[in-house]
Amino acid sequence: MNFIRIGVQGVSGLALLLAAAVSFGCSSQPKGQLSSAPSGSVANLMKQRGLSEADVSAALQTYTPTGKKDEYYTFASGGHGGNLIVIGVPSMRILKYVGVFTPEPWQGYGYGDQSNEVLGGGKRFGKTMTWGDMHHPALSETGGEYDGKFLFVNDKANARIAVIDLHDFVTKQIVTSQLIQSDHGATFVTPNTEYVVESSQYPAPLGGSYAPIEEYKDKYRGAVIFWKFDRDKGRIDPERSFAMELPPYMQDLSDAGKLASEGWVFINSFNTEMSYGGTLEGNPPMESGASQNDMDYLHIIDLVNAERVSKEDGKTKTIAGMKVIPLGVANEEGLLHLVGEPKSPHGVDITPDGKELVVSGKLDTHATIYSWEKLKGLIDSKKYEGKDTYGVPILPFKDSIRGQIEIGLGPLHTQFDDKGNAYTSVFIESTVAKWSVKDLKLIGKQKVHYNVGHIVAAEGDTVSPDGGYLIAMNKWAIDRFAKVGPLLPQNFQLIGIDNDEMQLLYDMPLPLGEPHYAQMIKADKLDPIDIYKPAGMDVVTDEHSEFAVKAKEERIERKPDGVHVYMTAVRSHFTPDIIRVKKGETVHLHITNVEQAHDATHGFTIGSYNVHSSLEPGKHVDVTFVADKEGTFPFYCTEFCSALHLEMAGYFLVEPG
Ligand code: CUK
Ligand code: CUA
Repeated sequence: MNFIRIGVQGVSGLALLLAAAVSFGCSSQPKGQLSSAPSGSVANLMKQRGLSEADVSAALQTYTPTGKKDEYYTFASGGHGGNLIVIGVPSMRILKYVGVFTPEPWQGYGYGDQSNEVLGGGKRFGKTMTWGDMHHPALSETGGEYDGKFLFVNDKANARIAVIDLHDFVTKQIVTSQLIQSDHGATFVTPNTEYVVESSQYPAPLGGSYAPIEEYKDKYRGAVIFWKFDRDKGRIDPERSFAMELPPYMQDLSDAGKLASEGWVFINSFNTEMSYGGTLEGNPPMESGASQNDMDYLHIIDLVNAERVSKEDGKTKTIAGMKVIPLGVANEEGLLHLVGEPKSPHGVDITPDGKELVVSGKLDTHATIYSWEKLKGLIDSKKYEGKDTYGVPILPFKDSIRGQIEIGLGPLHTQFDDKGNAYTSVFIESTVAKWSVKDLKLIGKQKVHYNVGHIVAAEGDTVSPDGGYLIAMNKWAIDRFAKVGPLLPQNFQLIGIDNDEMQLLYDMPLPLGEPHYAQMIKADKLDPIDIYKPAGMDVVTDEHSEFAVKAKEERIERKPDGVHVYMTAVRSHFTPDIIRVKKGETVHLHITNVEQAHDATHGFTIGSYNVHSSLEPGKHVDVTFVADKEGTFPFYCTEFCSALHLEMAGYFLVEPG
């Protein structure tokens, strides 16, 4: 199945080869001098670098020679960096950072009209957010399989959702709703990407108004938003999106049902105690207040019927521009059910066949396996053990599970392979536990370094996981890398999971924010473009720009709204190369890279004006700004594009007004 990895036999074969090399006299080589025999070289290198056989086996499974490409792409959230990180597997080479929630200068993202409009889509209370707390990327799916077309991701801090088009790896859209004030159960897609799920984490009055915290139980609420994805347009359609009000528990991770459970959505929660802190006011802190009950609630949502109800007259309210199904209506229509889940649950992960749900409790040592058939039976027969404060029916826990498996201290997230095994990250213990889904038996554990959060296996949350590779996304690195001061990178550890015993293959520091989740997709499912064709493409609308500039049609025009500069970039000059304006004039730059050669990217900057663009071949950008400082400002190309790159420059002259 995989030509790069070598199995157990491969390793012992290698050992024999190396042993033979050593006995052929390599050891008699003077220290530091390599034999000309290749086998001898390896043995000597091992000796010099103090590498074990396991190390060499790991190296051979990850080393990717120049020009060879990776088998998988991993799309990792960039955490506080607010950008998406694209990593090749098994090499663990970083291939790209994609600007998403944060301005990203290399791509000119957030420094021009097009990308500013994208970031502007995520304005909260009129303010553009310039950072994000990215958690969960979700690749678009067809029939429960990643299809390699789009990627969605959330910003927990500002309740934003972004759409990235994988045909060019560019963020096309950011949406947000002031209905909720944070999110965490996002983003998760339905098996055919009809909806992108976003659920709130910290309850607040819906719509974002003020209410005294003492009125928490009455006025504070959670909500889940179902953002409708329009695949033809490649954009979320807010008009066709809707939400459902939820009790003020802290909703956590979610997952969309698939196959057997398609059409249903599952959301964990903690703090069903509805504790809200106030330590200086004599209340318990949230961390203990929220951990009193033995059980929290898993939310089970009937999305198919919720969608129907959302379209019926009088069944919804509009809050902050979002159509919302109130809790009362959800109860009347039987759209929402709860079932107990052990203490402070975190991850909920549906098995590849869609028949079971794995829930792990942070303060529990077990993973709990719910049977969808049993849950559905209880829902259909209305077998409740009671209702919560808000009238939401609660299904009996004991009748809804198939069993539990003892995993270890602090189980969090679960992924699957192609052989019926599950892998669960164990945070406190710093291990990845492998277990059999069929007989709920622990198979083995792999130590990781340290405090693993999410794990991601190759296509490990789809209807047909690949096996092969798993990455442990460790929160702490401690002693793994050369010291870099008190703020340490995260440690991604690549683990081989093809054999019975897991094998640690590679440590990769990830020094830009705290990635939470990632998804790993077979590389051949993606087919990104090399250049924008024809030249003059607006990469946010994906249409030819009305301001596109052709060679020989460069010009400067004065219009009532300011000075329009129609400019082309080509190795190795900008045309025009002198721009004269008067102080106070508004400047509209329209720049097209007219090149159609692979990788012929130019950059454009005007010093002291905070203007920067990336001009990939065929790309068009517009930049609007006021020439509010008089002076002489060189502009130049910021990508080393040719031997005469330094000469690709000009002057922006601002005469006193
Ligand atoms: S969370 Cu970070 S380790 Cu946001 Cu998915 Cu679990
Ligand atoms: Cu164009 Cu450097």
